[in-house]
Amino acid sequence: MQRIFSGIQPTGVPHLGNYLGAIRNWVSLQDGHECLFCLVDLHAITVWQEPSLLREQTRLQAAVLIAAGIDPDRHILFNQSAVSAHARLAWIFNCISRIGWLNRMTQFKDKAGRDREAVSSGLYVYPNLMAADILTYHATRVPVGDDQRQHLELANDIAQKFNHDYEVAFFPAIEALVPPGAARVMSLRDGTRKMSKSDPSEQSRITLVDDADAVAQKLRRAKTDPAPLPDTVEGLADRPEARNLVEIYSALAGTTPGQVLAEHGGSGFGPFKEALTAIVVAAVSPIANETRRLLDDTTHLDQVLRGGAERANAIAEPIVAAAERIVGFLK
Ligand code: AQP
Repeated sequence: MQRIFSGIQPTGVPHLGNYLGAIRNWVSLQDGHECLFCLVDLHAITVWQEPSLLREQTRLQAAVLIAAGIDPDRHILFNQSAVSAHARLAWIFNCISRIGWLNRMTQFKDKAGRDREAVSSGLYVYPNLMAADILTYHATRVPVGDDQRQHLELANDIAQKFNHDYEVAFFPAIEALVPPGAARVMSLRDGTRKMSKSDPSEQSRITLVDDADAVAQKLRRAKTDPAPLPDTVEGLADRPEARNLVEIYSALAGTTPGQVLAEHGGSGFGPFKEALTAIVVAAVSPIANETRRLLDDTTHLDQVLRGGAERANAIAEPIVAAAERIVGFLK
């Protein structure tokens, strides 16, 4: 059975982008794969996190994943910092990866913004840690949103260079599993930026704990343009906000953007947003309700994560110890 590694940062409340780009796909991959679901708190602190909030968000993230259908008994759900192998392998990869490779990472450029000198060095080497997350388990498949493709290519480059430098066939090749349709959900305030937990505007995203009123209000206020919806997908060119709403609709309805426009083309955004609200609420409400219920018992959530970390560690430890021996560390 192939092993899958999936990670999500406990940096805020997960949103519809995380759901359509990642979580929903993770849920269906549980059949037929051995899965590790990791709350990547080491990645989270590459930008400042208030410590008590980080703990709270880690539990929240665990609750959302379970509420969305991740099964922590059949698979492994844990937080990254509880398995020290990630950090040990990441250090080795910091020494394998090249500065020139990291300089090409577009996510760093986006997140660092103009003041690159002032961001943490952790943010810069983030892709090396991501490679370590996956390869710590010799995972071969990684389900991610379209935004993470470049990081996975880098992880493969690191694995190959390690194998080449030390003349071993130790790390396997990794395959990105990018879900078709709405792989990249965009901000409700700006159709050219991805929906993101850390966007300062709450109105830019629908979270997986929003109630029906919040969903309706955010979609009503979602940025659009004055023209009605086009009849065909070609008409969405240069209309990023309209495209985003149509793609969210089609991803949740299990249809194509073309089919959505066959039904709603010519309509104004008012009625379309109402139809979209119904479809989003149907997907989000059950997750939001179950998340609230799970958060009532944080002792249980902490136990689930501790149990997951023990099982993750049992897989990771021999692999990373072997990598350390290959490098020449005296064990
Ligand atoms: N807008 C998105 N559309 C599709 N997929 C997305 N993902 C994130 N945003 C979108 C996918 O969700 C998974 C977990 O992401 P993450 O939390 O580890 O990091 P991120 O990509 O940096 O997500 P955010 O929301 O933008 O978080 P912040 O604001 O904290 O940086 C990944 O598989 C990602 O592809």
